[in-house]
Amino acid sequence: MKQYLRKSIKVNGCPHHVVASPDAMLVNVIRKQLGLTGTKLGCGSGQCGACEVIMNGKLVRSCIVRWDKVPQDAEILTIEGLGRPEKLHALQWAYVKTGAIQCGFCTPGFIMSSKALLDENPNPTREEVRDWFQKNRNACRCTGYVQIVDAVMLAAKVLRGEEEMTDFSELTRDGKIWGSHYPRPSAVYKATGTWDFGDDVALKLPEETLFAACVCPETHHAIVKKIDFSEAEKMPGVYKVVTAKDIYANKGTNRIRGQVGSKTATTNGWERRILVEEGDKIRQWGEAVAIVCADTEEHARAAADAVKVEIEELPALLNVKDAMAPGAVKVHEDIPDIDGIPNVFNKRPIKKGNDPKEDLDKAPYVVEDEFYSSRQPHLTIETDCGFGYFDEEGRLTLQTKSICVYRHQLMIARGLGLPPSKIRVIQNNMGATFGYKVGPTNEHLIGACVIATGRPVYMRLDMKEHIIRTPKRSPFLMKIRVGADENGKLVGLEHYWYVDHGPYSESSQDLTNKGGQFMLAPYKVNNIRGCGYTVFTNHKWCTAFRCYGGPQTYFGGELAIDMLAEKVGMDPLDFREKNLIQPGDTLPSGQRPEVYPLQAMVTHIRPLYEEAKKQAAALSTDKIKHGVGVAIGIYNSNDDGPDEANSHIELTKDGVILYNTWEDHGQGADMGCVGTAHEALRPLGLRPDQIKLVCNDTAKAPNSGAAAASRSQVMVGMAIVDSCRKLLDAMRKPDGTHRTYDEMIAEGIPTYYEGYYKATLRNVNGEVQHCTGMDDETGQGYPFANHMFGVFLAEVSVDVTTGEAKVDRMTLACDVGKINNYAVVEGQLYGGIAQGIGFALKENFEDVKKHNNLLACGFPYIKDIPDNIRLIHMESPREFGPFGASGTGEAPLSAPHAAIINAIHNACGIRIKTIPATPDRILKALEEAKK
Ligand code: MCN
Ligand code: FES
Ligand code: FES
Repeated sequence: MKQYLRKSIKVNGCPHHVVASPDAMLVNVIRKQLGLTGTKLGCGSGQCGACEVIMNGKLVRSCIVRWDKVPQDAEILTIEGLGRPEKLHALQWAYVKTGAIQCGFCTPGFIMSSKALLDENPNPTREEVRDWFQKNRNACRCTGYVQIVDAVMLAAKVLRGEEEMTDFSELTRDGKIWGSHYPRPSAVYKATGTWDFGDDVALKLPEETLFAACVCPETHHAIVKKIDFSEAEKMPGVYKVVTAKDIYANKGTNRIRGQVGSKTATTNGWERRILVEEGDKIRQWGEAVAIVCADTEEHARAAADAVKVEIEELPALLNVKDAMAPGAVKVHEDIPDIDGIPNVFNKRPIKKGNDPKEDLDKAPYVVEDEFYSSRQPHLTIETDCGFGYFDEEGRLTLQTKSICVYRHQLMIARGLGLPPSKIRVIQNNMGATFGYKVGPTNEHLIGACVIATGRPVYMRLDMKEHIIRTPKRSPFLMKIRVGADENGKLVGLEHYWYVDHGPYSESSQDLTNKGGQFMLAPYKVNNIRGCGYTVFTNHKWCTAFRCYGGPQTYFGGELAIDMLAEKVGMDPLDFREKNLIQPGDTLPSGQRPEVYPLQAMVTHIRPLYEEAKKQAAALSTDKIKHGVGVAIGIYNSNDDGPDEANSHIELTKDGVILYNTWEDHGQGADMGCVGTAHEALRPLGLRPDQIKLVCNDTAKAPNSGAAAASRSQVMVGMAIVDSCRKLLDAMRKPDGTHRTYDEMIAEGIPTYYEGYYKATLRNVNGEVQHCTGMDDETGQGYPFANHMFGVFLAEVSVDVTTGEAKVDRMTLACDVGKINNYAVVEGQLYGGIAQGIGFALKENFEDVKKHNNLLACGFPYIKDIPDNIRLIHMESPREFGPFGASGTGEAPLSAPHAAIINAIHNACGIRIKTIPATPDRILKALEEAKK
């Protein structure tokens, strides 16, 4: 007999008598029983702070407080008790005003934590704020923390009566919001806990909704001999155990496909099973063989544990070297190898100019080395979640964290046995993805369950499952040979890169291309030869991760450049400056970038660099060595090839409605849409709140493509501008003024307009054309219309006794074109730099048995990130970008890690060629350097 505990508590000032299981966690009592979904459930293990509330005046992580430990008559304050959208608390106001909110999933926890701090210490220093968040484990993956500290300092001033809470309209520039710090529309709701994420909406679904738990045998590679769910299906609450047989019964193929294969790949792209069936193979850890659908999460998980799966283990290939070794087992027996190398399924050569071999052979200075970039985990605080149901038109409707709703519709349709028109994909408000949702992670699984049960179905992964089962950044093994002449000018580049893509090919073609497109892209290198190989392994399937392919490539390239500078005997920044691409020079693909801002950026960085070097020399001691490093990154702002986007607009009595699928990870699609349309519609004098968004629903909005490749501000932005222009043309009267909505209706003029844009550039002859992609034999062509540029300066200290490296300051000069919203762009830059610091020093997902929680994966907390981050905006206007804008999302993660690793070398003379540069790796390198 299960027993329950009744307690009287006060929540947000109101008395409640709550009956709950003694072992229920307070977060679940608050969210599920009291319905206060402003408090979020992230890691569920005390590592992220998303669930923080104040109990009896003390900050607690409600996911680790059991109900039987909650004191009788406890007074609990949740985010809902602090303020409301129409009456914000000073902290909520300050978080909105400073741009401290991106996806907003961590925000309620941070705000409650800030409240507890200011209650205790009304006048903290920035460092005290940082210490507090570190101590209380407040984790944010989006913001890089700087604006959060700004928010607390500002709120503290308000609470001390030193500052007024002003209206956000004062942040406009005389009514203009383009180019301002105006807050994103969703921020107020995120700050008040009223912004429903997937797990919040799930609690409000119909009663008959089932919870789906996957059965994933713990193996990297094995044959499934038998799946026995006879006991599981008899367990309490179980409605159905779904297997591949149910998918076949619906005439599904049980396969889903990512990127349409290229003619150079030996796979057609259909490797991915929805559910692995008996007789087939599990090819990575976390692959599902069955899904239990039950009335509650507890019942579903208990029954999933009871499913017996008999497997025959196979050798696991966990890196490219093992996978390519002669005689290695095949991950897919039916997919031919390339060039006789086991498990290689695609190759992407690059041939620019002449073969550099001879020049490199006789060059006085040559660096030839190998570099390995790690399997970076995305580590979003919100775990993967989503639900499905049949809508009023009988469409299988999937509400998930999709960042490409149309693509997902197509990717899963055949596998599930439905035409795409019978699938509707809607993006839930989401707590960030950083790209992991470019492929379906749960859409196909939830879809299979909804079809098999006919009921609404919800699936949420806990943090361990989330980390283990979602895809990761592809590690690159890079072999680079680069040389310079006696004057320090680059003479040529040879490079080979091997891309570990796990067992699925999806998205791997564009990723592999990046190695060729961006290796030494900031520099003039006329002669290049090389090839990228994409390799199947049994490690995690890989996918987009912010700037995908870029950080890997710049890790190798920017280290090689530093090493070459050293050989030539030049300062690393001087050497870079000497070799920068200058107007007229081409990128590795042979195309010209649309602007050439690097020289000006280096000039800006120069005095800061010189100053930093002096400081490093002055600060270094025998124990703590200080160093300075630089790196340069360029990355694209549209999808590789002929990219296009749609966005529609409708004039209404109250303003306008935009229809598009600019998915919002948390980067600020809402602000992107509103800022762009507001500027394009300036003649109408609309207030921002008169621009409504109907976005990210395949049944309601046209296809704008994925929110990936930092493409949306440019691509969707241009489509928005096109739709606005068409609307304004229709509204314009002969005297130049504009018709009202009523006048348009009275005159029978349409009020709905379709905007469209196709990526456009100037070719090497200066002619306007669309992007073409690259030639399969040479890697030459016009893949990208717009680019982003970053010059990174890292100041690092290394404790040579412990091997601990710390980033003391980062500086980024960045050119993202004209800026739509400064608060958003700065947030993107801080957040990307923070992920670069994690990539350089801490983050990893090599060992699934170890790297399966935030701490073990090396999540960067606030004290890992310096408060001192300087951003320098260089805004070269783009000819083909809305009001001169390029993209921004991925620029800050292109090369910060390389600058940090170069700074470690500058500090203590060691080159870390495999990241992360953990203390043990640094100590080992120091030891070796002594030999
Ligand atoms: N922006 C601007 N001015 C510019 C360029 C961009 O104000 N000149 C703004 C845009 O309005 C938008 C944001 O910056 O709000 C990013 O725009 P853009 O670079 O076009 O990128 P996307 O909207 O296509 O977003 C995707 C990009 C990618 S590819 C990943 S991955 C990523 C990222 O953005 N994932 C993120 N940033 C993220 N930020 C958060 N918080 N969470 C993620 O998952
Ligand atoms: Fe409670 Fe992460 S600390 S959800
Ligand atoms: Fe902090 Fe997204 S805003 S995790």
